[in-house]
Amino acid sequence: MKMIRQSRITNCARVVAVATCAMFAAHNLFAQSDYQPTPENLQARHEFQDMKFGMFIHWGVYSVLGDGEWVFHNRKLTVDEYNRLPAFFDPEKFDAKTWVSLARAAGMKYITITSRHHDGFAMFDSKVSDWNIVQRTPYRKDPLKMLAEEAHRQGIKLFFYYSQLDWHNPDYYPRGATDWKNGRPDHGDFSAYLDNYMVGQLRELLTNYGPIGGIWFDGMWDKPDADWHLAKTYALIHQLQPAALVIPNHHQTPRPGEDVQAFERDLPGKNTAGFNTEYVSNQLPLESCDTLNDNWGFNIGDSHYKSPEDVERRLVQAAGNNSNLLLNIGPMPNGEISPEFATRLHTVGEWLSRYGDSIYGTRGGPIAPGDWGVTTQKDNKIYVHVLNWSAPLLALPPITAKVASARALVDNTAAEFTQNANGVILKVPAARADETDRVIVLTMAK
Ligand code: JFZ
Repeated sequence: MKMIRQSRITNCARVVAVATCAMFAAHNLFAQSDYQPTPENLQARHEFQDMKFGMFIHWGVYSVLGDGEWVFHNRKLTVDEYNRLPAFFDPEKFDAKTWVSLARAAGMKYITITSRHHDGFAMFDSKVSDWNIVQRTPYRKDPLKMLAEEAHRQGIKLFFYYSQLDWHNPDYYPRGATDWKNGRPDHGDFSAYLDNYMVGQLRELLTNYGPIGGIWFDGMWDKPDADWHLAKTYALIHQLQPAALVIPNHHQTPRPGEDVQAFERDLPGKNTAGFNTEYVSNQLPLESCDTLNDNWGFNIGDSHYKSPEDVERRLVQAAGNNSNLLLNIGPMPNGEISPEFATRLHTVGEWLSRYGDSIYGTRGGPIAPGDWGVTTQKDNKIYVHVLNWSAPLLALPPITAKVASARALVDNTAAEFTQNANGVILKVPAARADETDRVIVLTMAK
């Protein structure tokens, strides 16, 4: 079964690999080039793929303004002006248990939260600088600590988003593509920023919060040609916690030292949002992130929510493309998650309690995704996810294994099928009114 899947992915990867080889070689210079993932790390990658569905959380002092996490930049505020903001951040309703319980109820197996975003503001207790939640806000507590403890209690893995791009620190110099005149001096020590400030904070995140899932990097695209000291940074992470995964959102071919390939707002290999490379790794776990409304950080004017069915389809598509889905919510500045997010997540979780077998622990199936739907696979089962097909018969391409039985996942009723050299023809049951995804389980003969 594994081999069936790999051949499909390897074929398309091989074509692109030739083209990207040269690029890859150049990047080695800046990455952890002799990187050999440890057995713990390989195990963590495997478990990461099994989890399939995660909760992305964008939460910071920017949430106070209810205008997304880019408000500092979008409103062209000065550093002095933005410095006023932490005084208003007092999330007295924040309750780690509520957040982690919601993730669990949604069927999510991990949480990736902004430890700091592009405003550079540390949402954790950092000794590296006082630009952090404990020292600058009336709240004075470390929510990541509470979240880490609760996640650990409830068996949810916790990952930290960390922005390499910094709109606040003067040593983030020369500044990058997102630069605006915000009052910082026209000089600074980028190496000190990376080696002392960033690495210092990463060291804190990797030592003070117990075992963490990994670090989700973002912002390198602000200065694509800079030396980001990735070799040192990645090595430190793997040295402090060998099982921690390095997940970069740089949208380029993965470099050595990176453990997961990330895709933003698109499925692997697709580039409708213009962010992603077409190269899809056949070695690394894949993760695709998306928003539940149209924003990452809390935006009070954004009521454009995806429906639970949209999310379910998105998750199925991700799984069929051998990828995880990291679905974002932006909690409010008072620490609450708005009911618009929570109710949708509960519905998805309810759906997953019935359909989860066809998602969790699976890998992309042997049949290439099509307009009709996708396949996933686990052990001797292929899950045919019929997302968009109105005819009674569905013709699938040939698969090498012999199909012993076909049954609807939802009620275990038998589905008629024929298999020959031309493929498998399935009689798909009529979709029920409430059915987002008709799943037919094909059990292979041993
Ligand atoms: C980044 C952040 O800027 C954003 O605020 C959010 O955190 C998201 C998850 O990640 O968004 C990006 C990342 C990369 C590009 C554009 C936006 N890019 O490569 O053009």
